[in-house]
Amino acid sequence: MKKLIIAAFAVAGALNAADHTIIQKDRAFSQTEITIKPGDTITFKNTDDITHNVFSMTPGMEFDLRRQGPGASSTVPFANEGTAEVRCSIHPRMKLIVNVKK
Ligand SMILES: [Cu+2]
Repeated sequence: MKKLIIAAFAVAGALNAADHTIIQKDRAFSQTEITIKPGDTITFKNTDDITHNVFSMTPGMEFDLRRQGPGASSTVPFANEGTAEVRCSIHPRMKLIVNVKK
């Protein structure tokens, strides 16, 4: 019985995970800050006509989408709680704060 309960929780967690969309447009992110829950994902979509390189070097929340051309999109999972600073290596003024908390 105990195993069944754990399995049910695991499935519920996966079903509750949400995907959020952040657009790159006019050399900026579509919002400057977003708050999500652990296990959620963010899809970064480049709707500009130029290339971006979105990344985070925040410890425990690192990722690097590398060169992301016009029309490309990539989905990044955020498993851990914390605050990630997301930047673009090509456009230093692009900045997004991702708050991950339960
Ligand atoms: Cu950029």
